[in-house]
Amino acid sequence: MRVSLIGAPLALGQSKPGVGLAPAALRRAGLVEALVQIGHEVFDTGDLDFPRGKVHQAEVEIPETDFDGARRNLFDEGGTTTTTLTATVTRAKHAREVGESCHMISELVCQRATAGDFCLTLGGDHSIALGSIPGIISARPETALIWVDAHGDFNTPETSPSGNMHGMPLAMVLGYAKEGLPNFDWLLNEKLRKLTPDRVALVGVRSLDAGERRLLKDAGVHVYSMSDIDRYGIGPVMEKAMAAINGDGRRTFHVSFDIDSIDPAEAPGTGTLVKGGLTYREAHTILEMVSESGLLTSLDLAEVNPELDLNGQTTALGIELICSALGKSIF
Ligand SMILES: [Mn+2]
Repeated sequence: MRVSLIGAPLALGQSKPGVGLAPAALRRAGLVEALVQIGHEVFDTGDLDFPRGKVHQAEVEIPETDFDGARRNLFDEGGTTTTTLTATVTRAKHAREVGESCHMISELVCQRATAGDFCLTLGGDHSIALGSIPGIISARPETALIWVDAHGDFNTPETSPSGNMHGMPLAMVLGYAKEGLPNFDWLLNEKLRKLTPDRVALVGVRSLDAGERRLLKDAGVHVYSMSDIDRYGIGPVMEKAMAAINGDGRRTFHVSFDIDSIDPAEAPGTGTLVKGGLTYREAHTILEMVSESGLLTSLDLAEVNPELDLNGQTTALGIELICSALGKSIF
């Protein structure tokens, strides 16, 4: 299959330097060669040239009086949620730059998916999914989403304790965000309505902020935490997750994989380490199982930070995981 490799060196969704270097590090460590070796044709579109951050416009404050509009306001389909939030801080750092960057990702992913390619988007921090997912849904509206992460990424500018946008993308692609974030008008995409919480599975989660926990519960996303994986094993959990969001197999899968889902012992090179994560084999099993379904047509790899890595261990792991997603198996 032809794989479009989309470099998305976006780092403004969080605050630690280095995460924008991941696409280059993955290429340097042999990503393209590894994909060719397992039989794929690779079309490397290079790295997108994103706008740089400007200090004076880093934070977008939203008046708290607008707060009622926060729930699924992008495309309210009749008020299925009843969440009441009590956040006091409403902000999204670097929203202008993240919005413009994700628009660029979205257009390119849509174009490459329409051309029939497997879309491999390399972050950057996890706010890149605010581009890759709208892009893939535009091209392939019947997509179900598997989000592999230590965190929920289900904050909104209203609930976020930090204001870092890499903690918001899953909530935002599902429409849980306030209107009026600058440079996010394009996200009001009719086709994105198709992505509803019932076709989203969150796997590997073990750290949730209070506001996002409530919102996630009310939203009805299928959540498979680390405790579920401990109890039932990764195989049964993934079977259940895939059946829950795509039971009749009529949808394709997009996987948005945050490297921080994996235990810090295996993946030390990332900005928000949380202990008690996926083992090396569990991480591979997730991607092998989705790959074996024959329905995986796009993948994000986010939050690899070469500057925080130990001897390139996390970058190398990223390449191995991508290869598992693209069909490499032990036997
Ligand atoms: Mn994440």
